Amino acid sequence: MTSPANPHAQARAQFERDGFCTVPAVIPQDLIERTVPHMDAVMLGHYETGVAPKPFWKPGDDTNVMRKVDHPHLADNTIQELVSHRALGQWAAAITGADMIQVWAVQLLYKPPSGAIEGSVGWHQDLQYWHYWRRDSELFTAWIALSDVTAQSGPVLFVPGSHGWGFLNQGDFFASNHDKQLQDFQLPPGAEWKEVAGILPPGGVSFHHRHTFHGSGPNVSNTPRRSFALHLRTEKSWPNPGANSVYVNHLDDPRYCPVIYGNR
Ligand SMILES: O=C(O)CCC(=O)C(=O)O
Repeated sequence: MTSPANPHAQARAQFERDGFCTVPAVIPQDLIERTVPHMDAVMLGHYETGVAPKPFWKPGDDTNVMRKVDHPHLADNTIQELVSHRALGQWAAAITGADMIQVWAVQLLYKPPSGAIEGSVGWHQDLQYWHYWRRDSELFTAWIALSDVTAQSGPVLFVPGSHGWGFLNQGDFFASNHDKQLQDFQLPPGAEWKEVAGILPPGGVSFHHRHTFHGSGPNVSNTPRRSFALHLRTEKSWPNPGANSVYVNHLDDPRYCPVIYGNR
């Protein structure tokens, strides 16, 4: 039986029941504060290590949309320190019961305080973008807040229990009209669509399952919403035979894919 006094057990019970959980500010505040200017530098194209990330967003692009930059940890040592933080590994292992946790992808996510609908992220299940992994792989996401994530700042919205619907392959990260998406979705019989916001302080983290439907609305606050999404795997995960993707080709390279709990 879960003891409410045990925060790891509580988070695990929520993750298993709802397909997501939020945990308190586990990243030290000084690391969060140190990372913010490095996040800005990477968005401006200043790469401390000399290694360029794979920007989706770059200076000159639309400033109303959510800025998403892949592999920012290769470009910057402080971001590398953040995404390798052992507290993340400990929580991820506690939630899944895994012996090993490895980061295999990182995204910098900056949602401007434009209030524009283009800042939204459409409803989706992460697995629909992860075809290079075997379908039964234990994969999930940690989302680290670097700013105060409030109801106004366009928090991630999760649909509790949707991880139990299996893989529906109907979402679209890049869709901004949530209502239109919901009209088109075909949900399994009996499925109930509820939305719960992942409200987090700076340094707080949410974890979500690969099948959990999630998205987010515009940032109508007056400050940017800052975060990093880390895609994680446990020892129960396998690239598809012959898969050739930047996301699975560097699992032996600790700068690309740090092991943050146990041994690979
Ligand atoms: O940051 C957001 O609003 C959505 C992020 C997301 O889709 C993810 O972390 O999987």
